[in-house]
Amino acid sequence: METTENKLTDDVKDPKKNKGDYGADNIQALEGLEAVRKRPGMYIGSTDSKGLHHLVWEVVDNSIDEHLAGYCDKIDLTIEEGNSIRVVDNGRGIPTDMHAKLKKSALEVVMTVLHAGGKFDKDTYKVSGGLHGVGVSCVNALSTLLTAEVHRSGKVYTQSYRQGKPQGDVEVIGETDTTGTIITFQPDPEIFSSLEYKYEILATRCRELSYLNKGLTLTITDQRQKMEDGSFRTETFHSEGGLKEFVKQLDEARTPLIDTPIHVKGKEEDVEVEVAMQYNTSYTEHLFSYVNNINTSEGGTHVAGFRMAVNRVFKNYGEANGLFSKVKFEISGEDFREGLTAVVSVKVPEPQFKGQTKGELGNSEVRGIVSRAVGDVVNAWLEENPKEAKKIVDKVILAATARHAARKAREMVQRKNVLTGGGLPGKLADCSSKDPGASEIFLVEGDSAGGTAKQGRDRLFQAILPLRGKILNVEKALEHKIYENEEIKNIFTALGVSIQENEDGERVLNIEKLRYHKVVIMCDADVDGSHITTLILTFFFRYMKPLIENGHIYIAAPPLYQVRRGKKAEYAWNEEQRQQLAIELGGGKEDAVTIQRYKGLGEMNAEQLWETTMNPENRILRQVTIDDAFNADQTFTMLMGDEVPPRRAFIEANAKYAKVDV
Ligand code: 0RA
Repeated sequence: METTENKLTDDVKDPKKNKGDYGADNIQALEGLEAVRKRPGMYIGSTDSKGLHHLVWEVVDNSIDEHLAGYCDKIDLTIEEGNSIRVVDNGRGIPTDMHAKLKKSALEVVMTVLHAGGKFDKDTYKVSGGLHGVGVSCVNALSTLLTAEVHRSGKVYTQSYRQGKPQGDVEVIGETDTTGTIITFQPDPEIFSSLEYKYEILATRCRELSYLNKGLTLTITDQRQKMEDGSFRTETFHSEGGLKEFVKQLDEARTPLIDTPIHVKGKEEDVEVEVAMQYNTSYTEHLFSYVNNINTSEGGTHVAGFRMAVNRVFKNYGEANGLFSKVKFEISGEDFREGLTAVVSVKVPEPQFKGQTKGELGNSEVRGIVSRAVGDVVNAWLEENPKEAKKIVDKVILAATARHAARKAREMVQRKNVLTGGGLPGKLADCSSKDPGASEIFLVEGDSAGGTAKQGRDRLFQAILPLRGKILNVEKALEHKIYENEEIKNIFTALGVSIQENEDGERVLNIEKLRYHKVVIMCDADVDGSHITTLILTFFFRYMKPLIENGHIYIAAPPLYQVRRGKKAEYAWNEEQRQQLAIELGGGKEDAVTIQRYKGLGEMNAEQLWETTMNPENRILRQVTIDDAFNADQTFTMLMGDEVPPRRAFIEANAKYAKVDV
């Protein structure tokens, strides 16, 4: 049987057909590299910065597959000067022999036929697929230039492509005594709206991959950044401890309840399960889940199986040992998860993803497999570690007690609200529009900036809620204290959202009556301001996560400088812009008379604040993603937590930024 893909390559190779002189319908029917260029979003999600970074993972995934198959222990990633990327691995190398049916080198097939990557390799199942896994040929299609170099069977082979089209046959250019693949590619500016690779994004994922694939060494080098000693910025990630080390690192700033994380490893029916978990003294759960190395932000059957096991095993243990005898109320699933940090990683041959962002595992057989694997190990652990087991159960009881207190506090606040006619907070300056879709609320740091914002706003659709100083420290506070806090009560009532418990004791945010679809955090552009932003974000992350997930949370960006010449005033958001403006306005770049540095929102008058920060025509709003909020939460935990060394390290590392505002 001739597959569509076989035909495709021929089309791609046929120069006449590549001139684009046939109809759009025709092109769409062919699932070739032209289709990838035509609808890049369908293959890599988007053509913004996210899609740009996705290209790297498409290539690295192939190298990881080599690692999983047992042939590769080193991957080197380089960001080159012009934002091109090089990925070097020491795997088997892409096969280069003639493909019998297609009559061309297998290398060319892998690079130019969609989804061809795994086809040669039926024995080892490809597990790193999942959300990625559209194949290295997509990267090829979306690059102005891609070069593949293969070290295999004693020879060095190479082939280059432009926008996916081979620039010649596969050539032998030398001899070698190693094996591996080197892919270098330059993303196509015709496709991507952003071409700049972010070191942090790539490094963070490399770190994560090193924990998920223990024994693998990943190196990242940024040739755009030179260090003081003249070398390029570089980092190496390697973990011998794998998930156990991952959990320890996640909990670095928290106080652990048990000495070493509990580690589960099992395999049933081709599904591999690995879990590491530990309890700490905090009140929140930190659970990370992966399927075939891909983060499943919406959880799924593997997470459900894990939770099922934790509930069952701890509940049985507590009951069997009479530890719950004094507890007067029901202990719920949530109570077993407070202060739990865990990483759940499964490898599934044919994963099915569902959910809004395809971040949820659907395979139902995985639930039982994970639940059994975790149940067995945790059961044995509890029997062997009675002292630590008691510590955890005591903590569970404490969590249940706190949850009851919190429920009472919440009900009190909500009932009072009903009694007083459900009135809005006195400090809120509401907008006149009653259409949530058209309305926005600014959460403003401090009463004085709040006053300016009230004068400067467009009252038709903009509401202002001033927040006094630093809102409650949600890391340290007990939950019921949070609901009793004035500022936090104000946020709940102003937004029109409330928290309810479901039958599992889980707190669920009701956002049906959300009164504004844009919630904008507006703080000073200095260290204190960003600290308060972190604090508010952490609050949203822990108590109002759906608002972030649904894209309702934004951060305002007030300018740092006003550059003035006579009556003309312009604003700058960074140093580079400031210098540029100073020159444009004819003042010369170091002309201090003309430049005003804004330290706080309060230094702007109402008109300036409207003009630069609130007016939808000019302002810069940054939409908060769940990743931002997660990072805020981590940073925050570290800054507020009990552990001093990471906090000191952070403050030292950021000292240069802090100084700017001193
Ligand atoms: C097809 C088949 C085999 C390996 C690969 C592709 C492969 C692709 C990439 C991309 C980057 N690095 C890579 N390394 C390997 C299996 C090879 C065999 O059976 O020998």
